[in-house]
Amino acid sequence: MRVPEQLPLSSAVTVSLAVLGLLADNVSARPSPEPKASWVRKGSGRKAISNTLKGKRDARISTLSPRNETQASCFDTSAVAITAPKLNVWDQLQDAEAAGVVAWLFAQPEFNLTVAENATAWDNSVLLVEAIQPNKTDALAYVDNNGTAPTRWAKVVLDMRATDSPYYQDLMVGPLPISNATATWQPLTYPLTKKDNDQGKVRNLDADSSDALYSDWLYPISASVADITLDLWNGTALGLANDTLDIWGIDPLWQEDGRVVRWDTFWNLPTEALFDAETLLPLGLFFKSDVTGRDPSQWRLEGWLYNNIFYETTEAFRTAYFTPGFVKHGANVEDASWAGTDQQGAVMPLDTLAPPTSTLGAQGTRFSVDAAQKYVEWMDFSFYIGFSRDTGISLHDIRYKGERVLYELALNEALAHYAGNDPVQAGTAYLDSYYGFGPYAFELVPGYDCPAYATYLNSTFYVSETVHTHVNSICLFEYEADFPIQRHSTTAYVAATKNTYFAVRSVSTVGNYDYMFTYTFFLDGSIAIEVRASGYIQSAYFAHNDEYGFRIRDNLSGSMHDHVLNFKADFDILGTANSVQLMRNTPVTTAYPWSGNKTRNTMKLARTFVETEDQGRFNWDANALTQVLVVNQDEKNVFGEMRGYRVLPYTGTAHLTVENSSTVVNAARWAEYDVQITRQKDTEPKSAHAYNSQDVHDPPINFADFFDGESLDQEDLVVWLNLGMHHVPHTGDLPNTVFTTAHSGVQFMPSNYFTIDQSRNTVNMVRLEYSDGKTTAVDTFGQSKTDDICEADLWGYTGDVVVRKFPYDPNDPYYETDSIV
Ligand SMILES: *[C@@H]1O[C@H](CO)[C@@H](O)[C@H](O)[C@H]1NC(C)=O
Ligand SMILES: *[C@@H]1O[C@H](CO)[C@@H](O)[C@H](O)[C@H]1NC(C)=O
Ligand SMILES: *[C@@H]1O[C@H](CO)[C@@H](O)[C@H](O)[C@H]1NC(C)=O
Ligand SMILES: *[C@@H]1O[C@H](CO)[C@@H](O)[C@H](O)[C@H]1NC(C)=O
Ligand SMILES: *[C@@H]1O[C@H](CO)[C@@H](O)[C@H](O)[C@H]1NC(C)=O
Ligand SMILES: *[C@@H]1O[C@H](CO)[C@@H](O)[C@H](O)[C@H]1NC(C)=O
Ligand SMILES: *[C@@H]1O[C@H](CO)[C@@H](O)[C@H](O)[C@H]1NC(C)=O
Ligand SMILES: *[C@@H]1O[C@H](CO)[C@@H](O)[C@H](O)[C@H]1NC(C)=O
Ligand SMILES: *[C@@H]1O[C@H](CO)[C@@H](O)[C@H](O)[C@H]1NC(C)=O
Ligand SMILES: *[C@@H]1O[C@H](CO)[C@@H](O)[C@H](O)[C@H]1NC(C)=O
Ligand SMILES: *[C@@H]1O[C@H](CO)[C@@H](O)[C@H](O)[C@H]1NC(C)=O
Ligand SMILES: *[C@@H]1O[C@H](CO)[C@@H](O)[C@H](O)[C@H]1NC(C)=O
Ligand SMILES: [Cu+2]
Repeated sequence: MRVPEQLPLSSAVTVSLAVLGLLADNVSARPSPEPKASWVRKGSGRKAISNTLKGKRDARISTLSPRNETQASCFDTSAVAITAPKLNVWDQLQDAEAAGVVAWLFAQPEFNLTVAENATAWDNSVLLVEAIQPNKTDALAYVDNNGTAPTRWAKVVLDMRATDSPYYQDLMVGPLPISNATATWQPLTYPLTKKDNDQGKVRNLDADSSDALYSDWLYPISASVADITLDLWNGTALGLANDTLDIWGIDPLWQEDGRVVRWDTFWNLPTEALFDAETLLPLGLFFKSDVTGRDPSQWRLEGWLYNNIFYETTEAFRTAYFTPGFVKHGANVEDASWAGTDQQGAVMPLDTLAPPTSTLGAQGTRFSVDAAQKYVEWMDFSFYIGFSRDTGISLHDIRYKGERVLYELALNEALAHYAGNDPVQAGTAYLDSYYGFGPYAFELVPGYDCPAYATYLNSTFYVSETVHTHVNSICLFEYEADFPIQRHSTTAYVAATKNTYFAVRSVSTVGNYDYMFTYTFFLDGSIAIEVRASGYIQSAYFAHNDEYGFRIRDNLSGSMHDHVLNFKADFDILGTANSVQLMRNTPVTTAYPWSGNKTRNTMKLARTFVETEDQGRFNWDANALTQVLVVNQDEKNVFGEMRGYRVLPYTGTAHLTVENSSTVVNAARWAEYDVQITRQKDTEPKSAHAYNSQDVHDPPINFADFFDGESLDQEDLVVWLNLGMHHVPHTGDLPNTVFTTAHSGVQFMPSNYFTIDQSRNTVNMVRLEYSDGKTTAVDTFGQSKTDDICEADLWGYTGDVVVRKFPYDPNDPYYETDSIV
């Protein structure tokens, strides 16, 4: 995308680390509110976020007035304040820590850094300064064994572009807080599988993508066919204010035989001022460029594609174009009737009445938060929240009844792998941590993204010597499901238990898509991860694309793609020594002492363990026959069964359809299976690296290299789980994909972990006794029912009314409820 490398940043949302550096003890300084989506990473094809809204927003009429600040809020949404038992060792850097690191980096002559504000494509700059997660052994020594808090280190990414061979450099800098006397830097190589001689360097294929690529390459090429673009679409893409076309293409770039090759295509710019519909407006003309190296004069235009015909030169394309009989197809043009997301169409019956809404209980929130440490307690659960540029929120030290169940639960990478008849769709496979989930985890909309009464936390990310705060970008709330977690009824009683759950949520808008991540905790001790996608699809030009998508407009194809999102689940079931048991429902033909000499067709359980990493990569079984159980073989319950947690799909999941993808090659081996189990290692903290797309054959982290046959028998294990969807957008994805269909989830549920269901612990249950058409007892377990008129009358439970039909006795109904047992 045509995006300036460094944008002017709104002073309202940033803390200048240079200023803070002078006030190094001011650790409590906080950025002010009013976030704006102003920062964009320089990128290649990804539809990046524009920092300016073209056109007039004010013309739109608001139907809601701003709240009168002096009126009381409807809710006291603040969670109960508590003090975390330990420091959050997974938290982001304090402002002063980051400022110290930045100041120190600028003082090291070997980095030859230029401040971001003044850096060109040929200067070195600082891309990232954030906390390195402590190694697990160090964290556990502190969290479990009263050791000292682990030494803090900063991860630094430098963008080394003052060279013909630009590269990203990952550094480990510290210890923190930084001081001239003790500060050191070293290449951050231990998390990488590509160790060799690279020293934490990853080549940068995008060094010129925001500057020379457009000014010296794409616009001049576009200018050379301006007569054709005007004729086809009445528009040009020249880098001028009156452009009505845009140009961008594949991500990752083709990396073959030592060459770097791009395919780009033309897109119409949206005509409506507000709506972000460009990814719905492909125009069907593609061109290929060899952009190896940093000298645009050495780059080569290698051909054009239109209507599935390839032309090797501009001349050949031009000649064909102006030859009578040349077939021209139509354009995709935005208008609000199909590409805008505002309400349209007939209003549905009664839809103008206010819909039902969930509210807090009468006494307010029922969970506790240490906002400074991002520590949360709800019912018998507790956990810490972390946040990173690459992957947004993460959860740490998740405990239930004081025992750790998961050391870490975190998104590691997300892939959107497209396919198509044209080279741009065929060549697109976004590895979204390149753009980052952290920078795009914007403020949530209360009452829409999360209940209005939710508790909100902020998150911060580093960019260009500043730290931005996304205000209210993480929400925490309890919610009552629309079904009870338990019920049973008989002729004499009915019992039911409220299914109240707790959720942590954030939404990241990475380009055209909005990913919603929800971690949910339930009264039975189970935990779920769910991801949903909305926003604008990236669509394809319709011509010749019918094997790769539905036709969704005259000139538009929904472009088939797989979403695969990799989560790290580092289980610790009653300690770190764990195993994975597979328990399969197996059909059998078998004879029994009691079956005569006949066999019976039936089923039984077959149990095996995943012995080594060689068996550690597999898919969910057909017909859900195999249970995947993370157990501790040395921790049995009173009945001799291994205590553990079962891992299973919650809603559908997906792994990548494409085998041995030509586009991502070795950069997304993590996407190949549903479930992948490795031995936990400090040197394998993440399944992917944000710059894997820059070297797809030899990426900094090749997940397949984690699998080296190690034993998984009572070891510290990590279960890597893929969520995802095989997305073939249809007309219902216009104007936006809806969260109700694009979703995927997995859950972890106790398996013989306790001797009974833990939801029995809640007092928010009822048991009604009744006879002869009257409720005779209502047990609410000490919970007083309010006089709220909306509360159901539990004394009105009657059971079945019976009217005798033979002999017919209409005037003497009586009460009698049957039950089977
Ligand atoms: C979030 O940031 C805003 C603006 O700086 C601040 O007023 C608010 O207290 C912060 N919220 C939390 C939970 O720290
Ligand atoms: C806001 O509400 C207060 C209290 O109800 C009222 O006195 C005041 O006039 C209101 N202000 C505005 C601008 O409506
Ligand atoms: C950028 O360069 C200008 C001109 O040399 C200088 O005045 C300014 O201080 C520089 N910006 C920063 C943040 O150093
Ligand atoms: C330092 O970077 C500048 C560009 O910012 C470059 O011109 C210069 O050659 C670099 N110096 C060294 C020693 O690499
Ligand atoms: C984590 O462990 C690795 C391997 O032992 C070591 O190289 C690295 O410095 C440690 N990282 C931190 C943050 O302590
Ligand atoms: C840690 O310290 C607490 C409080 O002093 C103590 O109760 C606990 O037993 C200690 N734990 C370990 C593992 O030493
Ligand atoms: C650290 O060293 C740098 C470069 O030599 C110097 O500018 C800075 O003042 C020093 N900081 C302290 C606190 O001594
Ligand atoms: C072509 O574009 C120009 C300016 O963008 C506009 O004035 C003109 O009406 C357009 N012509 C057609 C046929 O749409
Ligand atoms: C676009 O702007 C350029 C430069 O101002 C001008 O030469 C050109 O005629 C304009 N094109 C249209 C279609 O208005
Ligand atoms: C599709 O292209 C045709 C020309 O082939 C054009 O007439 C039509 O308006 C376009 N359809 C849409 C919905 O833009
Ligand atoms: C089962 O088969 C054996 C050998 O054919 C026979 O001796 C026995 O009587 C049979 N038992 C029954 C219960 O039919
Ligand atoms: C994957 O592709 C590489 C390179 O083309 C080839 O060597 C390898 O055999 C392929 N592997 C599979 C499993 O298809
Ligand atoms: Cu999709």
